[in-house]
Amino acid sequence: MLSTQFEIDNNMSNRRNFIKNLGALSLLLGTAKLDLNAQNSKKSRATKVNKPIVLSTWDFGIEANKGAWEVLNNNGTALDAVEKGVRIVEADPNERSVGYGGRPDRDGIVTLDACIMDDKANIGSVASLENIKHPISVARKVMEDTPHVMLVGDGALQFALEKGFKKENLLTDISEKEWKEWLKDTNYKLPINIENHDTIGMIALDAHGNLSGACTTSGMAYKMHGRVGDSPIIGAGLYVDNEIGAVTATGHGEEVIRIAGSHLVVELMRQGYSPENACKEAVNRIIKLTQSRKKDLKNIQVGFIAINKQGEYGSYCIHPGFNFAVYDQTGNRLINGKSITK
Ligand code: SD4
Repeated sequence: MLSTQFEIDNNMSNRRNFIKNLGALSLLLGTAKLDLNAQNSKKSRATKVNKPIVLSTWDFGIEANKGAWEVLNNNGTALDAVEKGVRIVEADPNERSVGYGGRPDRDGIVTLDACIMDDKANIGSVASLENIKHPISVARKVMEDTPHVMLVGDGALQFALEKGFKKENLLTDISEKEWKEWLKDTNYKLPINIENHDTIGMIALDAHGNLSGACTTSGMAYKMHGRVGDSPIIGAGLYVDNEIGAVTATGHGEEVIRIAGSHLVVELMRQGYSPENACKEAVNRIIKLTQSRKKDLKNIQVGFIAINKQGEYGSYCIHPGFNFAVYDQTGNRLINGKSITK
């Protein structure tokens, strides 16, 4: 029987749909297989969890890890460990990018950003906080003693003073001197420089198998007054999901915020990526966006460190030069982060 044009069209479109559906099905099966592989590899790794373990950014992470390890090795919580660890760097005037002794903004004012997150998704954060040496502990108080998750500027200071923190001058002589020289040379222009800031981000898995993280910084040196980076922003500078893993970031905060970096890395680990590959994928996304926005990649550095529920860890950054410290049963050591550019 001769088919009508409608039947022919209909048959063809059915065939096209069938092929399309077949494609969708095989894609679906492929994804399911991928997920299954991820699940299987998760299962096979689950037996030997590497805990406790603590990771932190940059070489000052070695000292910070020692403080955290005292807590972890005594059966303490990851939350207490990360707070104790980063406080060591906050208090050190020789670390010029965190807490006391940190480089000021372009008006000569030291403003601090910090956040903390525990295994139950409790979060606390302060931004643009002045004159308080330990912003991480203020962030923890925000988390524990307020119905809010973030306080900024004067409000954060007022809260800190109410909680008994002491007001101190955080601008050391050397930071003041350098800032004055910078003013002379640059005439108040914002710096474009990848080497003028380092944040301490710390993530830990405790002996109970729980994760927490902390992140604290004086931010980009000579930034605009009031500028806030990624470090106090949950999901950008830090994220913890106690079912999956914990991640923290360092480097150009603007770029980390743009991709909700730490949250992205956690979600990639949820999909089955290893910590290292999850960090690499996030870094590549920053690179792609930098290129599509026609910005110069050479002025941008970002590094992520990540740990999963099994105590496996990894890191990736854009340019060489980033390192991080790891402390577990095999000791405390500094590791160079792998980079996209060589
Ligand atoms: C910021 N991410 O304020 C911080 C600075 C930093 O390594 O981490 N530098 O953007």
